[in-house]
Amino acid sequence: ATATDVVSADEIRDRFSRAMSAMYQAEVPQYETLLTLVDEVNRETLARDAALAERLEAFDELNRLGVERHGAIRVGSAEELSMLRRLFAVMGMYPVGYYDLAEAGVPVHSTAFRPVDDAALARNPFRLFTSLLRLELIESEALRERAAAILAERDIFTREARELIALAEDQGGLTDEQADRFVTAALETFRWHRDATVDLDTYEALNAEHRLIADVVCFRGPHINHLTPRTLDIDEVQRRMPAAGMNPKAVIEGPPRRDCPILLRQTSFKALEEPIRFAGDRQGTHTARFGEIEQRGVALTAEGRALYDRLLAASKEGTAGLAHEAHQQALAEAFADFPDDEAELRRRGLAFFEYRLTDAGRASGPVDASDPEALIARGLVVARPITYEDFLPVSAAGIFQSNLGDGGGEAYAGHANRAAFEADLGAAVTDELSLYAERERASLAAVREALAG
Ligand code: OOG
Ligand code: NI
Repeated sequence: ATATDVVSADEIRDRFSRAMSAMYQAEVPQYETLLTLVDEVNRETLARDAALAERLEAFDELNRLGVERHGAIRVGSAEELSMLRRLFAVMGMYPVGYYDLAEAGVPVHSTAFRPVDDAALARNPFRLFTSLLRLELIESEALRERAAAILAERDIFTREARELIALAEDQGGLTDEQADRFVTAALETFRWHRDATVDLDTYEALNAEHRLIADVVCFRGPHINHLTPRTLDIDEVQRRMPAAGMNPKAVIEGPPRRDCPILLRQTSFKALEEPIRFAGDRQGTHTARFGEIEQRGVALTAEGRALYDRLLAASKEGTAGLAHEAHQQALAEAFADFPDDEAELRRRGLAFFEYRLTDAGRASGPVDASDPEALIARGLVVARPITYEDFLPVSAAGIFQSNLGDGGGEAYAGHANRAAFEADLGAAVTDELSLYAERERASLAAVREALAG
């Protein structure tokens, strides 16, 4: 194949995310119901809020809204993780961010595979939150060895997937026909299996150690455990979930509802208990798969994030155990010191923005372009909040926990170990803040250059 007949990585990711969604809808009918509900609320929100609709359109976010989702998987070994890195690279998805969840009582560390450049994000921002089990955190040596031995036996990739990944690397991409075969072959890795690879006793021993360990170790592959559409009004979707037959988790994770949404708010419906056939032909059940929704806001700078983390930590005592409405109320009070005005977020350097010329800006002659706020005031430039494309470890732990049963949550003694994660991944993870900072810097430089004449 030559460079002209390969399809773009963006195109492959788009096909893959649609195929994944179709597979999950077929596997988990409640997910289809959730998509319908989110779509309905998004339409109503856009109809009610013309300014929001206009803004999303102007900022290239309206088109991606309908296809936008993230998923999550969990793997057991360095070999699996590094092969996944190569698989996702075929689709233009790269590891961004390092998340340590051991501190929150979940024995994994994680990254998100996602597109990084503007055009790729605008086309389809599909991301996968990918966790690696930290076997070293299992206390019992016998169980640790048993788990490692079981994992060593499995190959989560089909032969065709492996071949096509290698081919894509050699060729610098895949042709249209190869891309379709790749999507089908890659999808196999994430499929649900009703048959466990172990007997019920082994499952129960691993499950007793931690439910997540059983989930990773006892099956043929890392089944996709949820897919998450993006909503424009998470409070409304949460409110309507019970009537649509879904059992939402008690509270929405992340920041409170605000005029200027920041970071990420998430909620989920509880995992389903599903029948499993164990080796030796014994029946049992396993609980792993759930549905989730998210609402995304502006990415925060290091200063903004530090303020968020501080306020969230301070709110913990006052919000513990509260039901949704009271929880939101208490959270809003705890976040009173977080500016809820775009201009102030910008002036105080708390959030990232992308600067663009207006029509007046394009028509303008040379001006003093040193102060972006002055340019905005004169109508020459607009600032667009840059959407947060990543995840939040405290929220992720809350999502994990609500789907692993409400017990647990005790911190593991092991420390975050980014270096070990990167060694297992076979690559460094990109620092998410540097991506947003670079987008802001480049946009401001372009605006200044155009206006300086
Ligand atoms: C991942 C949980 C984290 C999110 O959106 O923060 C997550 C998992 O349960 O595997 O998906
Ligand atoms: Ni999620």
